[in-house]
Parts: sequence; C-alpha cells; structure tokens
Amino acid sequence: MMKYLKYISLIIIFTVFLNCQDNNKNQNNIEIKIETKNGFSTAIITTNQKINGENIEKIKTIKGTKEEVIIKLKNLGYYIKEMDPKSTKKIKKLKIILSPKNEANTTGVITFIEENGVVNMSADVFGLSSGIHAIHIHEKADCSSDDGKSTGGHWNPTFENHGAWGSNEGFHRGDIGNFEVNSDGNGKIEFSTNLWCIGCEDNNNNIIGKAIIIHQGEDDFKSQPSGAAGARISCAGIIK
Ligand SMILES: [Cu+2]
Ligand SMILES: [Zn+2]
Repeated sequence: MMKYLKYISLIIIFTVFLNCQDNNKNQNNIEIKIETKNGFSTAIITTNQKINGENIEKIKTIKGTKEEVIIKLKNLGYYIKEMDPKSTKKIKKLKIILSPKNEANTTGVITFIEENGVVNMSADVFGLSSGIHAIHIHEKADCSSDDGKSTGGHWNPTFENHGAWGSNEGFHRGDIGNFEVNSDGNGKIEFSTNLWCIGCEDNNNNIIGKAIIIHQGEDDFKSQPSGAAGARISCAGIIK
C-alpha cells in the first residue's frame, strides 16, 4: 500500500487569460501546467501573443520542488490564488496503529491522507466480534489506561450534541460512526471530510493530538454524550 502511494502523480492545470495592457492591445493567452511527480514539479508556461495578427507562441519550463516552482512562478508575475503556497495542492499523510484495550484482541492500521482540504481516513481493524462497531475520535492522544478512558470523551471542539455525522441536530467532529464486521472478525472503514485537517492552525479541524477509539458496541447516534457504544476495545493516538 505505502509502496504504491509513492508513485502518486499529480497534474494540475491552470489556465489564465490576461488582457495585455500595452498600447497595441495585443492579447495574451497564458497557460500554466504544473505536473508533480514524487515530490518534484515541472511547470510549463505557454504564452500566446498576437502581434499584428500573427500568433507568436513562447514556452518556458521551470523545474524544482513544488514550493520552488511556485515561488519562481510568483517572481515571474504568475500569481494565482490557487497557487499560493498556503493553499497549494499538498498531500499530508499519517499512519497510526491501533492497540487492544479492555483485554480485547483488537488491532488495526489507520491511514489519514489530506489533499486539497479534505482528509481521507482508511481504517483496517482486526480481531473484532462480528456485527456493528462504533469508531470515534476522542479528545486526547493518551491511550495509556487499560480501559482507553485516558483519551477522554468524544472530540467536540464545536460544543455540539453527539449524533450521526452531518446531522442537523448536531454532531461531534469525532463522530465517525459505525462499521460492520463479518464473521472473519475484520472490518474496513473509509471516511472523508473537509471538517478535519492534519496539523493545521484551526483547532476546530485539527485531528493531531486526538485519538481513534474502536468500541465493543454500536453507536445509537442518540444517547448523550457518546452514543452508548460500550467498552473501548482499541485505541490509537493521532500523533505524527
Ligand atoms: Cu467513542
Ligand atoms: Zn460523539
């Protein structure tokens, strides 16, 4: 899995149409293509200029790390909001390992990938009883206690009621929900949201320093403050 993620290649194309301000009212079409592969970026700037009815095309190539390319483009005057280093396409990845709690045998691997303001979580959980189990983010990355209670309650930075994710009556930022486990005892959960981030400044979104908890039971999405999901059977701190 990790081996293949290394080969993820990103292609971003920005097209900018600018009206030239010079006296001849010549029109410039500028297309900037940025390709990022294995951390290295190539920007190809194609400029089409009409001079006396004749189309003149110029191509310029810039290479380097994504950040270097963005700075060079900015220095050339090609500054576009989406290419601002703060909001540029950037992938953050974090892998954490679940440890059993409450004398259960439940383990697992959880990967978080943040891309374009969306965090995708993929969790593989092993050693569960068949049926429905709850998974939440709890407020502290402290899995030290045998019962998992050292992680505190549900992560709820917006002070809402516990509920199903996206519910109009409110939900915690940690209310991921339930997942199903077959007779083999293994479960898989995929989850995506733009309400999380991996290590950003916004404390309402930042999942770093919190914990993933797997429960013995099912979240009823009603009981306050935690959905009556039963014992905490596996825990992982969300830390870098
Ligand atoms: Cu929980
Ligand atoms: Zn909750």
